[in-house]
Amino acid sequence: MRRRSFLQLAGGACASSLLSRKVLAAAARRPNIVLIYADDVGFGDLGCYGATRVKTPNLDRLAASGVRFTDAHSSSATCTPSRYSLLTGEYAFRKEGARVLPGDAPLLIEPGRVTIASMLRSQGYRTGVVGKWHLGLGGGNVDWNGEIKPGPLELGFDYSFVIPATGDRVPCVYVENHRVAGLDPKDPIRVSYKEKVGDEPTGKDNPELLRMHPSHGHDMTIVNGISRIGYMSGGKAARWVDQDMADVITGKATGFIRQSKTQPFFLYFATHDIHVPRVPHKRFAGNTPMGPRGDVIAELDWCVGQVLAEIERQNLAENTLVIFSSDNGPVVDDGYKDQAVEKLGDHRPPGPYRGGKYSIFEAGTRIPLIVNWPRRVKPAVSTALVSQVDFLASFAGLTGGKLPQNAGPDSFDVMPALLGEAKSGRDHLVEHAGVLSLRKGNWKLILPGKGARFNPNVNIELGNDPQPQLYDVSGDRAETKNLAAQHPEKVRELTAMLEKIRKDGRSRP
Ligand code: NG6
Ligand code: CA
Repeated sequence: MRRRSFLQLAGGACASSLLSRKVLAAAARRPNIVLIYADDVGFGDLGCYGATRVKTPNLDRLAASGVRFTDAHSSSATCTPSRYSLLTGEYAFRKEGARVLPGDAPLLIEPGRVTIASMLRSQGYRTGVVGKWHLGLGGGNVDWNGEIKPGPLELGFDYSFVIPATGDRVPCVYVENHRVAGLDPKDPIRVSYKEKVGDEPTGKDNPELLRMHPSHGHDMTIVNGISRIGYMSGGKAARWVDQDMADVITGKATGFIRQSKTQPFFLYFATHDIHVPRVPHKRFAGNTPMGPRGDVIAELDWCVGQVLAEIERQNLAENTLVIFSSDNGPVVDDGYKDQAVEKLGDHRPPGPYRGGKYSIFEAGTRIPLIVNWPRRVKPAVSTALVSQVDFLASFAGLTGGKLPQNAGPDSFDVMPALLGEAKSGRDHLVEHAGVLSLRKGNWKLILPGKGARFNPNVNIELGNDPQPQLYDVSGDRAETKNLAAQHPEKVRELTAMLEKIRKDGRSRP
């Protein structure tokens, strides 16, 4: 499979030794690619996007010397589907089971499917993933004490050091390549999302043991004084310490850069920040007036600064393409009482947009995107419509890879827009939360949806309505005037277009 896609990707039929020499020579001129993927960071959460109550000097510097996007999107309003699309170039709504996964879910991406990692590896890159995975591991019934596969290594990564799901889900351990890091075999791990395993206290039964209390959900096994989603026992020596997590994964990310510097590399660094539980290291705790949610934004900025500093130390800055983005829009109370609501003040996580994480309104998927590459990119602010689902085809275009016909079915090569060399990106985009919407130019159609309009736990409008909604997102960026009744022909046109995209199983030309 690898050989076949290698030949296809290189687009030729000549002898493989000649080909690999050609590929390696070309790869030598190609940029390193560092994709920093933050969690739950909203359009308005960073200094370079207007935030004032938290300082993000490293991200601001990256934006000031790069391209900062104002109409960039994650493919979905939650994590797993966005990450699925990011790596595969396929809209997550096409993928059965692409919803927020429990920590014991099997691998969602079928090994053999072209991913950014396998494509770049075929092009001579060394590939690594560090941080939040949340795409499942193993083939079902994963044994955390044995070889954990398939996982990132079976999808084209040469190295992996991952948080299996989320910080608030068990198992609370890191998995390095095929094994739980630091596991003592005499203290085996058991995990269940159905019933209690072992005899460790839970948030539900022993709230007096908690240092951070849940506001909704999150009342199962207590790890490090914080109750989680799911039950686990064992693996004590391997358990992460939340306040050290940013240091640990940033150290792995910078280590990967150091070890990879002799060949082009691709690093997918998926931070835990600013997801719940928000537990900053004491260097950051109390540094902003916004409580832990503000402090972990500052911590995230520090992580970015460390990665940039390592690239500079290795003299790689000139030819390294650094991309920063977020997997979905923002949420303030996402299940723990951490004063995020009380201390928000006039900070606006979604910026001027409506909704947030989980929502089909713009703030669900309209997220920060910064692209920087000193050799090629000039400072700019771009209004181009681009999506993370486009990274696969765009990276392929940049590095000379040709995607097989069935790969990245929704991924468009928008590299000229990403580099600030073209003013426009895609002409349409499907957004995905509980329901689907279609952006085309300034129009946005939200299909009728049966789900709840509002989620009181997280205090977010989800955007569902039994009637179609049509907005002009340029004049009415907060999506307040539903124009569906005035423009029934537009509703029909966009509904038909969305239906066709769905039926065709692909949208890439
Ligand atoms: C929700 C969790 C939330 C968060 C989210 C996934 C509850 C009540 N809420 O189900 O805290 O973990 O899933 O976030 O359990 S994501 O960024 O990974 O999509
Ligand atoms: Ca997320």
